[in-house]
Parts: sequence; C-alpha cells; structure tokens
Amino acid sequence: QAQSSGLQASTTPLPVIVTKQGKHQFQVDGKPFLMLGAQTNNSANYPAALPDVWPVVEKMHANTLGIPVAWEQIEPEEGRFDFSYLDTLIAEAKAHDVKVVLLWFATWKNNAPHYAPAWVKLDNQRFPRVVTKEGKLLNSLSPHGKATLEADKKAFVQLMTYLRDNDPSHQVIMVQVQNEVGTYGSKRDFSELANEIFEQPVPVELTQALGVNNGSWQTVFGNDADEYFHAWHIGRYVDEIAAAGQAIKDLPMNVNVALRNPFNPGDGYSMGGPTDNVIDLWKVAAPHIDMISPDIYFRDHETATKVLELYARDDNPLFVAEIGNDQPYARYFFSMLGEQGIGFAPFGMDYTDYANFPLGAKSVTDEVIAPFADNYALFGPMAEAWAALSFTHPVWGFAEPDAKAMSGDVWNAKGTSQAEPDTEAPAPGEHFTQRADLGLWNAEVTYGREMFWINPPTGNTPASGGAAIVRLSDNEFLITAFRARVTLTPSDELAGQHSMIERVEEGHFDGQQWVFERVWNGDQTDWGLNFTSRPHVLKVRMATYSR
Ligand code: N0T
Repeated sequence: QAQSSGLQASTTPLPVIVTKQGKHQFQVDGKPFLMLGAQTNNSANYPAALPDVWPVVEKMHANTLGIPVAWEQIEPEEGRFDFSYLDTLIAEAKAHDVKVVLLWFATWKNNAPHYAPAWVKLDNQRFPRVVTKEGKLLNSLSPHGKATLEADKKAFVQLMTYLRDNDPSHQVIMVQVQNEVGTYGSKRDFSELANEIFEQPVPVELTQALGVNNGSWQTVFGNDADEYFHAWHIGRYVDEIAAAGQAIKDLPMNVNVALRNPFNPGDGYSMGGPTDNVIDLWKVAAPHIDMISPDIYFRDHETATKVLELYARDDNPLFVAEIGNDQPYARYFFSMLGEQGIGFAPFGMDYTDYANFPLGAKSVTDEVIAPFADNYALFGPMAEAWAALSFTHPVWGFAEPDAKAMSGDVWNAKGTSQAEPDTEAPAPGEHFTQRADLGLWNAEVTYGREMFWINPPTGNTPASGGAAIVRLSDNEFLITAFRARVTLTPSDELAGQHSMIERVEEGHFDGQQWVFERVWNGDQTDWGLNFTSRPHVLKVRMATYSR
C-alpha cells in the first residue's frame, strides 16, 4: 500500500509535444490539445490571490492557466522548501478543470532576479551580477555564475520532484523555465570571469550547427559576438536546469521571449534572450527546451503577424506565451492557428487589480474579456478536433488588417506598419481583402461588409475580424471566422471548368467527431460565407462540373 498519494503510479500519460515533418501536436491526457490559455498578472502566485483569478479564467472559457511559481516562495531559506502554494493551486485548478502552465520565476524574471530569494539577491559574491563594459553593476544575474546555476537547478529539481509526487494526473502540463531571460543594458557580462570565457573558442557544436568557421567569438561573429556569447551562455544555463527537471518529471518546457521589433530592432531589448536573430543559436544551446515562445505586445497587424511567422518553425512549435489583453490582440488568435500554433495566452487575465497598459488593456472588464472569450467559446468545443486536424492537414489563419497605418507614437510599433489607407489601394476594398492559395481553390477573406450583395469591404471598426481554414481534402474545407466573409474561388488548376459550392454543412464537434446541424444554402451561400460575432463552424464541399 502506498504511504501517500504521491507514491501511487500515475496511469495518465504525460503531456508531450509530438513533431512530425515539421508539424507539431501538443498531447494532454493522451489526446490532441489546443491551449486556450490565460496568464495571470505577476504576483498572483499565492493562495490569497487565486479567488481573483478563477472567475476570469471561467469567463474566458480558457482551458489552461499560466501562473508563476517563485523561487523566493518555495525556498525562502536555503534548503528549506515550501510547496503549500502549489497544493492549493493544483487542487483548485483540478476543481475548475483547468490545466496549468507553471512559470518558474527564478534567476531571470524580465532580466532581474526579483523573484529569487533574498539569500540569493543579497549575496553578489556568491551569485554575481552582470557587469557592463564600463564596469557598472547591473541587477541581472550573470549566466557565468556556477553557484547561481547550481542553486537555481537545485530548487527547480525540488519543484519537479514535488510535481512528480503530488500531481499524478498532470494538472500541470508545461513548465516555463525562467521568464523573459536576458539582460537590459549590456550585450553581455564583461566581468573578469566572463571575459576569460569570452576569449575561449566558440564551442564546436555551435559553429558546426550554424555552419560557420571555428574561432574566437570575436572572429566568428564580429559585431554580434557579445550578444551571441551572452545568448549562448543563458541558453546553456536554462537548458541545464530544464534537463535536470525533466530527468525527474518529463514535462514539456518552454522559454518566453521579450521580443525585439523585427522591423526595427535597435539595441534596447533584453540581450541574450531568444530574440529572432538568435533562435538558431538558442536551438543548439537549449535542446531540452521544447519551445521558444513569443510575448507579443506589438498591437499592429504587420509586426504581430511577422513575429508569429518567425517563431512558428519546423523545429519550434508556436505557443504565444503572452499577448496583450486589449481588443486589438484578440484577432491574432486566428493568425496563431494559421501558423499551426498549439496555444495562446493573453496576459494579465485576473481581478488582482493591476493592468499593464499601454502593453495591454487599461483594466480587466467584461468588455475587455469578451473578444478573447468569444474566440475560446468558438474553439473550445472543437479544441481537440482542431489540434488533431491541424497536425495532419494544411491550415490557414487570417486576422483583419489595421484600418490605416498606425501612427509612429505607438511605442512598440514605431515605423513598422506598411498598411496603406484605403484610398491608395488599387481597387475599393482591396485593403480589407486577404487571399490564400488552398490548392485547387483559393480563399478570399474580406472584412466589414453586408452579408448580402457585393459592396466592397470597408473593414470592421475597430479591426476585429479573423478566419481559420483547414483543408480536409482537395475539395473539402473546415471554415470558421468572426466578422468576416470567406469566399472560395477556383484556382488556375481548375481553369476552364465550371465550379460551384456543392454543400455547406453547419455543425459542431463532439471530440473529433463532426456533428451535422443544418445545410447553408441560398442567401447563406450566394454572396460568400458570412460570419458574424456568433460562432458558426462550417464544412464546405466545392465541386466542378462540365457539359
Ligand atoms: C512581460 C509582462 C510581465 C519600456 C509585462 C513585457 C511578464 C513579462 N514583459 O507586463 O512582466 O511577466 O513577461 C516586456 C515588455 C517591455 C516593455 C518595456 C517598455
């Protein structure tokens, strides 16, 4: 007889990321899983805060909660561990039937050791900080501190041991290792110790993987040497912690990124983190990290969708670990799906009385929650089906473009939007028309038009439309959208043939099983498939005919 529940063997399969031919599937409880996530504000990691968390999760129809666990709270004194917070969190998550992504706030929480215990933060001898070129001490721990790595790893191993012994049904489905690693204000550590390491040759595993010559950091990487060196050592540090944790309980692990603006990077970003310029390097440095996940606080369509493209790779499942919780961000849920993404988590979704405006909304109100809740209400019932289909079939996602170029005073989108005002467009409505080649058929997605007739689209105010398409077979598509018209037209391959819609079924999914409700025909299909703010899921069969 087991002495405690912790010793009972688990029968539930571990959560896992499966990758096949560059496509990814997250499996939870042995089934395909789409993370309809929400992340709390910082400092929600106490039992006292949780009553302010669950009501928002529920309103959002989220199936996953991202929430911190802090090193300072589990190891307040060196070697003394306290997991009472997790006892409460896991029990309450189970009661709410919500999965959890734990965020390990430790050596780095947005560059700083704020969440490390005092015995770490106050001992700069044992746990050294980054020193700038000019000799200034920054409040960012150095990745070269061996004692820091060992101490963080020791605590993380205790955390994973706790999960192994106390979470046999895997309420916690993923662990994020650190939070927005990197350093603001220096490209690397310039301490004596760091300089010594910098003089050594670039590890051959890195030069080989990148296909560059061997040599010193300076000769191999030139102007990028300092940043790449810092990124490499943070990547290795994080990887060692992840590996030690996975040896105890093999959960998927990710890191999240304080992004640089891909169109206008500058050098004010968190250096050493897995920004778009060092994803390849990070992949070599941190093989135990399943995913590098962007934190998106660019509101404009151009930049947000560019980031999604950059982080959705054959070797990197796309998980939007954070995204602003204001209305403009909600539509990018559809873009994430089109990149074959496995999850999405708006940040700051609780009633703990904080708002990170201008990154996100000014406060968490029903109105702010609604667009995210609508997305999840639409995809909740077909989350498993979508995750299954997206793994085996081609998918496309569309988010409505901004009405006009965003002005330069949006702090995090300076000069990045190439969106043209409608008057410059070659044809009326062209700006609000997006096209995709689905194979034999093309899709046209338009925003802001009457359901009846062909008046050109004028966009929604504010931009809020989105659409998602799966190609089930050459002539068959699963389509859903909000505030958009989707039209399928024959592509060049079908030139010379007559084409038509054969049948449009509206229905829903029960698990992965399609359940038919009714056929759309007549007005409902004559002018394209018009989606409003209410959820509709369609299975569309196209056909050709000849005399
Ligand atoms: C995010 C969030 C939280 C001058 C911000 C975004 C979260 C972290 N950081 O609310 O702190 O834990 O991952 C960084 C954006 C930098 C903006 C700098 C403006």
